[in-house]
Amino acid sequence: MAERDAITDPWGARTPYGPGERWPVRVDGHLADGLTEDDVDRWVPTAAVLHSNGDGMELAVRDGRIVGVRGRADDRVNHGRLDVKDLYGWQAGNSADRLTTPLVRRDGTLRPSTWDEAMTRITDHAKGLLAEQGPSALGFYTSGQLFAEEYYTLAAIAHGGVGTNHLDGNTRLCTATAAAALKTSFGCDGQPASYTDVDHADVIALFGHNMAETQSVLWTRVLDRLAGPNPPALLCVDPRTTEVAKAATVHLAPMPGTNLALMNGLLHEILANDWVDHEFVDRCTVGFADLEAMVADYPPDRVASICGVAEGQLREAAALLGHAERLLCTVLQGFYQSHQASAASVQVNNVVLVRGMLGRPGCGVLQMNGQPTAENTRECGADGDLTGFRNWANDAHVAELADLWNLDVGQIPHYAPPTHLMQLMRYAENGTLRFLWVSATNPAVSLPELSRVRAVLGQDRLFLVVQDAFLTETAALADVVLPAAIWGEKTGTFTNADRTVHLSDKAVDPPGEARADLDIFLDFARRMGFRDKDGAAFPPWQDPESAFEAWKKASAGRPCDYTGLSYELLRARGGVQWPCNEDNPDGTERLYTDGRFFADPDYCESYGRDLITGAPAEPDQYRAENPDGKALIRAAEYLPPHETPGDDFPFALITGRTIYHFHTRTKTGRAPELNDAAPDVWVEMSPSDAAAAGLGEGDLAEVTTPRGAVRARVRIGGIREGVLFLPFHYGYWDTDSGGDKAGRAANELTMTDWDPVSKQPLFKTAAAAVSRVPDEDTRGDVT
Ligand SMILES: Nc1nc2c(c(=O)[nH]1)N[C@H]1C(S)=C(S)[C@@H](COP(=O)(O)OP(=O)(O)OC[C@H]3O[C@@H](n4cnc5c(=O)[nH]c(N)nc54)[C@H](O)[C@@H]3O)O[C@H]1N2
Ligand SMILES: Nc1nc2c(c(=O)[nH]1)N[C@H]1C(S)=C(S)[C@@H](COP(=O)(O)OP(=O)(O)OC[C@H]3O[C@@H](n4cnc5c(=O)[nH]c(N)nc54)[C@H](O)[C@@H]3O)O[C@H]1N2
Ligand SMILES: [Mo]
Repeated sequence: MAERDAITDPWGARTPYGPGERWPVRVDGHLADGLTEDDVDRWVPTAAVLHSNGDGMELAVRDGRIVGVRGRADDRVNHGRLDVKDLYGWQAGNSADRLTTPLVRRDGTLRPSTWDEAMTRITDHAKGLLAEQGPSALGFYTSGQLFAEEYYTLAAIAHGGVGTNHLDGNTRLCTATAAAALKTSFGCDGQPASYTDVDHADVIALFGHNMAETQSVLWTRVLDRLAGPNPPALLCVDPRTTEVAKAATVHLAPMPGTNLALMNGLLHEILANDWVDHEFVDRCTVGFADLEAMVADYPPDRVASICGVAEGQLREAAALLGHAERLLCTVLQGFYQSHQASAASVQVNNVVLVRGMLGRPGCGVLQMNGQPTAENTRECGADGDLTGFRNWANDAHVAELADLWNLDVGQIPHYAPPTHLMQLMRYAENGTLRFLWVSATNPAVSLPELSRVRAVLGQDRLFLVVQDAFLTETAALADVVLPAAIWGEKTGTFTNADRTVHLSDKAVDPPGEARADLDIFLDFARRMGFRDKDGAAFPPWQDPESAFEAWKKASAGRPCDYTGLSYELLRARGGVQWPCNEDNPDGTERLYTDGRFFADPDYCESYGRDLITGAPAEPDQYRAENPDGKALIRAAEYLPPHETPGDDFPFALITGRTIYHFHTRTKTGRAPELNDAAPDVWVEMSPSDAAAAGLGEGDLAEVTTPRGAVRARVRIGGIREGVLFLPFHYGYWDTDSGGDKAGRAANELTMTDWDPVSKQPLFKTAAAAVSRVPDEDTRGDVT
């Protein structure tokens, strides 16, 4: 195991390799100061939870505490490497300010309570509202950071026990568009490609994906290919000159919010030059003619002017895609958090489809996940969709689930599409939603337009339960706070972006009275007295392994089939890719190798939605268009963003991440190395924009939009002129002072608006102004 200063050297040393070769092993690790591997009592297997990469790792335990980590050399995902956040972030679990008892609000103040008092408050409220208003008064907002067992349990409780349609995950902010794009093109969620495709690809195209900072271990895999013989060419589409852009063969820096026009332009060139695999298109897809007709309107000169990119560069990018023999595409938030998110992401699938780049080594698309366990939120149905990628609009699928749960089919709500989070917030605002249970997410920092979010969550008439490990900005607004055990303190499974399932074993006890989320959900179900048709307690499972066994049954025969997995097998083998079943006992590296899809009308997860309006398609419509269950090529016209720069707000504001922090920093802000690497918010702007505003490096600037203001130090960097970038990590909880720092959360500035198909909010579109804060005005200083 090699230690390095991962703050200054986040990607570590190169281990070059050539196409088709095995990526060499490099084992990274870090132990608390002064300790060596000899001091470690035991190593407990798990995988990384501060991004979606799913890097296999082990926790070092000494005297009942976690004291370090190291990568697993034998894990298929990372071959031993670890991300900088994983090397240091585990320290947060040992932090002195963990929640150790439940808190209940008494006389306006959160005060410690017993579990019994806290749970009784919750169940009294829930029962009262059920009697008074029915199930739709209750909602659940969960995460992409729990375990599959926990999501499956929550989905069963919300849909089967309470009978509410109001269940969503923060995956809505994250990978709802990934799911929507996959459903649209392939009839079902599930990533076609595998990380091993990096080993074979000759062109890798990253669309709105800063892999260097957000999946840094996968990026080292790319860097190692780049350092080896016959390296792949890279295409980067990002308005900023990220590390990915610097390594790229072609970097397109489009104006934010113009992705769909850009994609239509690239497809225009691919079709005009006939870089099309007609045999594949004819055999495996429907809808090609619509695409042809649509992209005819997007010639390079028009697209160049919409997107603000050079025509020649656009052609070069198209030629890279067009000449690729093994093309791997990845998509992430630069596409997902925009106004035509699904429509644009679907065009990346279309590139792959028209080029016949599917099901072979080095080919395919990863509509990336962001959070470590987002895939599970979706497959278990904790994003509101039906468990097991079932189709809420297919009565047979609902009946199947009712059978599985031994419930009356009428008890599972399916009268309308599942309620998405932004709608849940609207119901809470209007007062029809009166009970909201938030687990493992911090909406008071991560949702758009925070002044509104605080007002909605802070209402007296809304009973708010928050289940977290820390007293977050959101927990501070709650009526009841439940202290949760976190990763390392509980057992469960989770699945990364390339469908690799890992088991995470409990390594240490949680602090104080903190409990595993699974135990809390099951305790709620028992206290509510949920029963199945035969009067047995529902859900019938009681611990992680029995929950996993139940989830396996729910997944049987579905695309995300887990039936071939067990805790024992996962302990022995490390990561395994689903589907894993009798037919695929070793798991499945890539989907659709036989040109067959999960898109059959009777099997598909979704009948699709109109890409412009989001209206769900009727079953008959889908059946008529796609009777044989082929892949679907769906075209869409470009529409301008809803808020564009103008006289008062001349900049396009985008937001995103730095390598050193994870989200709202509840963990990374409590790891000294990571906190010190990026202790406070900054605004990135181009040299010419900074000069024009009279701003120099490190000056204090105020960024404003119609919704609010943020103060941030200027970082002059490689970013498109006319664009500002803010990291969204900084809420008002401050690491160093432990106190309040208002006015620095990027989401003070973002707007309440979402993609019509995936309902994912637009974190990467807003019009903003920037000005210098006079030296004498130090209010809200953020040094
Ligand atoms: N270090 C770190 N890693 C993480 C996380 C983290 O918080 N920190 N979070 C994890 C999670 S949950 C997620 S979802 C992923 C997100 O991973 P990414 O999507 O890679 O991260 P972001 O920084 O949100 O956005 C990516 C890029 O989109 C660009 N962009 C902005 N607007 C546009 C646009 O209109 N068009 C295009 N083409 N690009 C645009 C931004 O400049 C940015 O570089 O990261 C995961 N990994
Ligand atoms: N402006 C802007 N906003 C964004 C984004 C952006 O790019 N720009 N990105 C969006 C995206 S992609 C995402 S994913 C979201 C993330 O937004 P959030 O989900 O709000 O961010 P986190 O800080 O990860 O919050 C997770 C919470 O769960 C807690 N937690 C961790 N493990 C456990 C556990 O095992 N059990 C329980 N009960 N709690 C646990 C943590 O302490 C933390 O408080 O932000 C979104 N918001
Ligand atoms: Mo995310």
